[in-house]
Amino acid sequence: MKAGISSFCAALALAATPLYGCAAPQHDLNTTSPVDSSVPAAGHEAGDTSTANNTPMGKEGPGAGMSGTGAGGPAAGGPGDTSGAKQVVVTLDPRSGSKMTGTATFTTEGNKVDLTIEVRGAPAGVHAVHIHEHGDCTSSDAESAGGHWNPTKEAHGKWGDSAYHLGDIGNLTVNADGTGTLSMSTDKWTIGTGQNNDITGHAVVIHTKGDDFKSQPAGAAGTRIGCGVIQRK
Ligand SMILES: [Cu+2]
Repeated sequence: MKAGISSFCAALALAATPLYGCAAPQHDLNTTSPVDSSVPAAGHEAGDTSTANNTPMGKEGPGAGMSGTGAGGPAAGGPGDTSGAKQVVVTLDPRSGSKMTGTATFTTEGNKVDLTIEVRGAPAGVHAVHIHEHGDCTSSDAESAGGHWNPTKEAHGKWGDSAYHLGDIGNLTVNADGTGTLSMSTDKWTIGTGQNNDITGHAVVIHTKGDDFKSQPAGAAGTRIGCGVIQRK
């Protein structure tokens, strides 16, 4: 850009144009680039409407365009950043010969995690729901998910009682049409933090029976009819 202006002025000098037309812009060349962008205008005002001088001036066009690119840079980095909220949608798949399907959606809300479970095609009645230790639903009976997720090493129980596992979600009631929902919110879980209470890497399990909240270590809830791994996409 500067070389272009120099050759532009040199061309003016060679063309025996009055030198003051170039003197001022040449001083400007040693200063900042915003002043630089005014140079072509100054050159233009010098009255050179003739011939080859238009060519170097044309080269200034891309220079002006670059300042536009600079303004675009920060804008590109600004949007697209989320508020920090995290969500994991777990797909629940049928196990042990059941026909149930569904989702378990975990979402951070402030310092809490909200959970909503929705199932379809499940047997009517009460079904225990737990977070189990292993994020592995590969076996046909979901036994691959292991026992209850219990990072605090407590006895099994009812959520909110004196002792319970962090995976002791509770019971889900399924209607006659096979649908059911369960919602809860807690500050005892985190998502993707890598901390002791991080729910990711474990599995949501639905059982054929309800949880009695007493029997150890898992509430006598029977076989596992649904399973989904809690993993961030
Ligand atoms: Cu369970």
